Amino acid sequence: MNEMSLSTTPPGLSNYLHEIEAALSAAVQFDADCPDRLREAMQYSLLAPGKRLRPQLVLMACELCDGDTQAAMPAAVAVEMIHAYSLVHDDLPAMDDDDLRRGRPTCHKQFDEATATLVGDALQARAFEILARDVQPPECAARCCCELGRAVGATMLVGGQAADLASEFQQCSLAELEAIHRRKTGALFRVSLRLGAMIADASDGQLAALDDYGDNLGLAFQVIDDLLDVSGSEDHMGKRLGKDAHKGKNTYPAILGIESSQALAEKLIENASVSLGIFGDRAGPLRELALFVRQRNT
Ligand code: GRG
Repeated sequence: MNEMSLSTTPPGLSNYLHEIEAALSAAVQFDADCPDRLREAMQYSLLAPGKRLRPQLVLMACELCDGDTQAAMPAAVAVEMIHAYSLVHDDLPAMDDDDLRRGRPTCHKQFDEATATLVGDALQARAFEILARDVQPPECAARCCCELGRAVGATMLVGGQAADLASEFQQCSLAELEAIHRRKTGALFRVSLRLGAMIADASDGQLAALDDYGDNLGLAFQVIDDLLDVSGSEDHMGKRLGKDAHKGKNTYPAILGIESSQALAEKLIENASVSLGIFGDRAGPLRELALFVRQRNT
């Protein structure tokens, strides 16, 4: 596996990437009290080459609602930290049991299982610390913490993961599969947009349009992820493929077939773009990001 073969930068979407990388790097510097091995493993997992889709969604939503993207950077960092923690925990032997992530050995392979568990715990705690401390005014920070907590807790991201694990080797309906992915994958996309918009003091109409975009984008992302598991390249994806069938996972290609899954992904991406109608041409970057998700091979 060649880490350099991972194309992590969405073409044309790189405006914020350098700033995001710098902010992520700063977020995992600690004073002397953080044990070296834990800090090294947190940096290894958070700073590994990823597409940074969720922090870009925060910043794009903020800019679209006329906010200051610098003010939204703590939220951008927080959502990427939650994402990185979920990947580290998902890769553990008790969950998906993977040895490769972002073109590198998974955290528990590079370090050990106890360290990987602690990395996830510490990244999650740090995400809320940064959000609560650095978003202004404090009332907005509290609302952001509440929204993020709900989106990644027992009813959404973690709940979706639990439902996904429980559904292995069980027959799911399309509606049940969609409900799992709206929680497991979609909730973090949706809340990323919401945090950026809330920091920009968006109107209810703007928030509703971004919710709609996020719901369609999140589901499309998962349908495409399922398709890539059967037809993608391990070199490009930087992770093992073909695991869904082996693990008895319910997937869109398994339920709908490949062609209908591709058509569904197209439709969801189109819906995502249409959702942004109230923003007119100013929503170009979010529409471009949706097209990147449709065409992605990483
Ligand atoms: C363990 C609490 C807990 C939750 C796990 C998100 C998740 C729930 C599991 C990750 C496993 C997985 C493959 C989910 C499908 C969608 C997904 C999140 C893919 C990875 O996201 P990308 O492609 O990753 O944005 P990069 O590496 O580019 O950041």
